[in-house]
Amino acid sequence: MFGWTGNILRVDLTQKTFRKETFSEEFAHKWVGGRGFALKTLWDELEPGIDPLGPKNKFIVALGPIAGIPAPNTGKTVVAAKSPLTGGYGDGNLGTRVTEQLRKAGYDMLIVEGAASEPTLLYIEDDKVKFLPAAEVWGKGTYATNDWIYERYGRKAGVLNIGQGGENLNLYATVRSLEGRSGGRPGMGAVMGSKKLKAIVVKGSKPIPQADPDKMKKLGAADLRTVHEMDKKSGWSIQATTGILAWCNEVAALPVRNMRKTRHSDAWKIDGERLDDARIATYGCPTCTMHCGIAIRDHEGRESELDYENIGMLGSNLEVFELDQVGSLNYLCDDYGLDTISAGGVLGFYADAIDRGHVAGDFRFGDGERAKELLRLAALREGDVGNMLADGSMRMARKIGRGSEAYAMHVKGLEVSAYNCKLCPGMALSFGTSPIGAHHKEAWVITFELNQTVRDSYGRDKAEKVIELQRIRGGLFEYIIACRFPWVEVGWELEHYPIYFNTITGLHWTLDDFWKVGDRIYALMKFFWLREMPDWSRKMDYPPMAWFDSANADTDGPIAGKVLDLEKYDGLLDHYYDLRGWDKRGIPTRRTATALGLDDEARQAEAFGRLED
Ligand code: PTT
Ligand code: SF4
Repeated sequence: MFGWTGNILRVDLTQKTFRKETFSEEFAHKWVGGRGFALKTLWDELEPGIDPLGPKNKFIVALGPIAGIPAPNTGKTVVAAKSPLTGGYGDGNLGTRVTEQLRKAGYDMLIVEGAASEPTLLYIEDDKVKFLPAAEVWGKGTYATNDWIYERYGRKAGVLNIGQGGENLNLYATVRSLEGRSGGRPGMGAVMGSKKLKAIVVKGSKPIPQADPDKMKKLGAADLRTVHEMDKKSGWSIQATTGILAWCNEVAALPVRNMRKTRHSDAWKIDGERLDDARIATYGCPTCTMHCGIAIRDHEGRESELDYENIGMLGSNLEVFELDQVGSLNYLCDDYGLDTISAGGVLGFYADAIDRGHVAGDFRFGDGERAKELLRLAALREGDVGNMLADGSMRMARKIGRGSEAYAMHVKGLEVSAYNCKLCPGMALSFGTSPIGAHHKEAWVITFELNQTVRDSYGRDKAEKVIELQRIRGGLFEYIIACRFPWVEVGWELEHYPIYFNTITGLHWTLDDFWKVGDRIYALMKFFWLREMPDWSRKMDYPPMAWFDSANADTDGPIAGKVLDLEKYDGLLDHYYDLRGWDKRGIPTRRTATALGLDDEARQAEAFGRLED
């Protein structure tokens, strides 16, 4: 088998044991890698209903066949587990040297089981595995932990680590790597923390098995140069993702004031142009020639690397329009290892609840200084407020009550990313049907919707586009594993990916072969939900109710007075389910399962809920 190492490293933190396992060609071809490998493993190995923060959950690091090879933007890694935030399958995709190092150590997947009794650093070097004490850095932030690791193992080692957020089981704690990379929004850092796993360090020295390494080397080098040229020509990485803020403000899709408003006259103060002016450094992932991490000096003089989601959720959503303060909030999230999107959503919800008199508190929109303190409380779970904030907005709304669920901006428990969809039905569908909760990564349909369709329409074309993008973004890039930005942002055609895949595996796949893998993964993610939540209903695929609430409509701007229509959204959801071959509850039918090669999984799922023919 070429392209895959064919090996899995299984580590038990309770027993401090490890073993190397192999996987079959059939498994490789059916699930390909990354999200596919992680999901199938969690489906097969987790007992239904387990506590995501208990030792029975498994933390997975999964790579794909093109991960780590020298080709455009292949330095990404999937981290996955049952999510403590949503209760469903959870994952994230971050840039890290672990990608290349783990593949060179001879593995395509690492499965971490059990829980250590003391803070632990898991050290992997080729066939060696060590369980090392990490008490010295337990309680420290990710920057100090990274420095401590680099001093011992060098800067070339692959590193994944957590901050105080993960240690204290904040439910939206992420896994961190490199200077500003962060992934695993649905609490993957908390799963590491629950296992007392402070860090994973990987070094590898073996070649990645490839069918035609010479061809791949030449092809990869040439394509890296071409992508670099395309990026330079388009000027994308000058503002990178942060360029989106001005556009969202213009089209009235910016998160402002817990998404009560869709634009703000001060938005320009934190936009991509201001960020580029304030830039002090640029960072990126390995094997990337279009580095997109813009670092600025924060309010306290520290370096802070920002993306659009960070300025949208910690800036405009909280009405904090001083760039260096937004930088500080972002720095703290990175250091504590908290997801910036959820942190901004949670603080926005808290300020909103106080503003509406539903909870007592001293936090107001625009108060960057207090927001910093609240992030600390949330990361450390300090006091009642810290504990409440650490649980995410779905649980906060349940606790606060008084109708506050109506303005808690989450789907399935995961806070909505920085696109305010009061009048973007297609993007709302994308958030609603995202299988890990409200993440834009699955289908960023908003630019298509606003530029190429009637904005306020609910036609089948929008459901079709959401599925097309889910196949590519939530599918292909998450199991073959590469950063999607060359394709999304500079026009690097998808056709390049089967070429890389075939060159290193020796197979002859076309893009059509890939789409079926993505559909299989999406269907199994739905079975995973059914298994964890037998009372599943289509309402779980609804976006936040605030977007349907006319009392919550923006009062000025291009969409003044308009909100989404629930009945029409239901129609759009029907189109989506129909196109996917799912029933009216949003569960794949038996026939769909058979077509996707999921007969066994369908039989297992039926123990938790009836499947339609
Ligand atoms: C991703 C989510 C995003 S998506 C952003 S900004 W974005 C936020 N970044 C955070 C951060 O930074 N610090 C922090 N403490 N929390 C953060 N939470 C948020 O996390 C990221 C880039 C970006 S920047 C995006 S869109 C693309 N995402 C990709 C993806 O999901 N898959 C893929 N194959 N390629 C992608 N390329 C792009 O990668 P999650 P990263 Mg992240 C400071 O993982 O869980 O999906 O959350 O990975 O290495 O940081 O790169 O405008
Ligand atoms: Fe990483 Fe950005 Fe490069 Fe993608 S474009 S690989 S997120 S630096």
